[in-house]
Amino acid sequence: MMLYDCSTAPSPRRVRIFLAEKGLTLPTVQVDLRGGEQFTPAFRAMNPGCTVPVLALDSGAAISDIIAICRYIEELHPEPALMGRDAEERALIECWVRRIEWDGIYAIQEAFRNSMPGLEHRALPGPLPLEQIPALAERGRLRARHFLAWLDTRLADHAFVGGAAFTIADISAMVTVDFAARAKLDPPEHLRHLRRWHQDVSSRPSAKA
Ligand SMILES: N[C@@H](CCC(=O)N[C@@H](CS)C(=O)NCC(=O)O)C(=O)O
Repeated sequence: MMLYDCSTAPSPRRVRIFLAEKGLTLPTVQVDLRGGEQFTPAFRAMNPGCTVPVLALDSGAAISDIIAICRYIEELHPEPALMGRDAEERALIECWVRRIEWDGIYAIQEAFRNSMPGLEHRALPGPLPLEQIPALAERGRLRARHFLAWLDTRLADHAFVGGAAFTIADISAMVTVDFAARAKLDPPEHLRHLRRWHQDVSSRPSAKA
């Protein structure tokens, strides 16, 4: 097994934290995204989507989606359970993760990639060179603020995003909040439940992964 990673990118960090929570380390290759290594023929042959993370299996298959990688790891190493312990928990945690991705990560990505110098022709990850659209950056900021306020409400009466236990929903949300800070979208002071939870999850050793 080989994990294709990039230590500065938020997406593979979700997998690294997941592995750290399981107490696992995998052989890892760093992909130089700034240098365009994701577009080389060798990388494209493995993942035509030109993104990391990718988990290359000994069978020759390559899993190129964060949640699919985590699901695979969870099946091989069920403890500690990070994706739910029964059908209801698994379904609900999947709901949270999808919501965090659609309303959080994609909103922040919209804000970040449509405004950052250096990403002028890279407004979305993937093989297509896409131009930045400033109005999408503005829309992304609006959506991201709405998402952070929603997350605060959710955390007002739950220790963790999914409920009483730390799960992949917390990993996804923590990486999202840290990514938001890079896009100058830090959660405002008054979102105190979000700030309490963020301090909590950031103090776990896995957060350094
Ligand atoms: N489909 C992937 C997307 C992951 C993704 O967007 N990765 C970014 C890094 S955070 C990437 O590889 N970007 C390459 C680029 O910007 O060219 C997943 O969710 O697992």
